Amino acid sequence: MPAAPDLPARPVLSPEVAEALAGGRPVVALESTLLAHGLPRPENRRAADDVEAAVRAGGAVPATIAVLDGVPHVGLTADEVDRVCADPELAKLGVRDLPVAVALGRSGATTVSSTALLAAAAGIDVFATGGLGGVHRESVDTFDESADLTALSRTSLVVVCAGVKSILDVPATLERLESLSVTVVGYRTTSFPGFYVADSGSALDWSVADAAEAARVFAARRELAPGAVVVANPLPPDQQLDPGLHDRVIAGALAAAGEAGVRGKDVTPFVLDHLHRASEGATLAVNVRLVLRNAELAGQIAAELAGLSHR
Ligand code: PSU
Ligand code: MN
Repeated sequence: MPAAPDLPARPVLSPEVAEALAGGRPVVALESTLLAHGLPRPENRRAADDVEAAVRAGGAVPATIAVLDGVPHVGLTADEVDRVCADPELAKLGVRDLPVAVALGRSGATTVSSTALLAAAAGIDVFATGGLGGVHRESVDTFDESADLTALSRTSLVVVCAGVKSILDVPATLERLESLSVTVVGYRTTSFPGFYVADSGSALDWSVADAAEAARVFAARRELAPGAVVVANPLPPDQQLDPGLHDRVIAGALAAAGEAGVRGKDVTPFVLDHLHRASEGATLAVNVRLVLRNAELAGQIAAELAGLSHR
């Protein structure tokens, strides 16, 4: 049988990321969908640099992930980040979309699900994002549940996030994370964070006191079963979105999405964009802030993990 054509489905590592991984030094994966589809242009470009800087401040090398011309890249050059942030037509790629982009030579931003897959394939143990996707409100009618959840059930890495996006059905999402056996720990809290707000109103069973504990939980999980450890890192209450404004603008954004008939993978970007405009930039500022905090904590956890495996 002839050999299958050699498609570059394996991720290509930037020199800095490749060197760090080869030397056992800490690396943190970053997704590109939140840049391309979650934040408006041109603010997304500055956020991309600031998030990478936050990972470095935490003690790790950043590896922003995207697919460019059919090649999955782990660690982007400044020009490549420009491409991700500038192109309004860039595709949004979940796990199921990756093979199409690779085979047809397309470009796209990676979501939590596909970033986690590519990061783990590259040997990266820690990933920072804003908020996970999850079960949408009214999912009983729409069946809209993010592929992030099933991806995390089978991908071994730490995901640092501020909970799940508060446009979702948070209790239902936590139930699905339980069914899927995804480990969830709060960072210094047993209240599940609410993305823009510190507390979603749902409780967690477990919390970790510091980055070292988070690293130890992941080390144990990796030995026991494949799958992710979600480290839920809340904003401090004095940095959260005003909860009254939060509830008002979310109700408006979900209603607008319903009226516009938005479906599928367009729902989350539509709602986030509506929120940024309806709150006159308040949700944007808070979204960037929580991503930066998650990136720094992820850097610290990656540094602790690298220390554990050197013992
Ligand atoms: N976190 C943010 N902004 C975002 C996202 C996460 O602060 O835009 C993205 C992630 O890429 C996540 C996606 O995987 O939203 C979820 O999209 P969906 O609901 O269509 O699965
Ligand atoms: Mn969806």
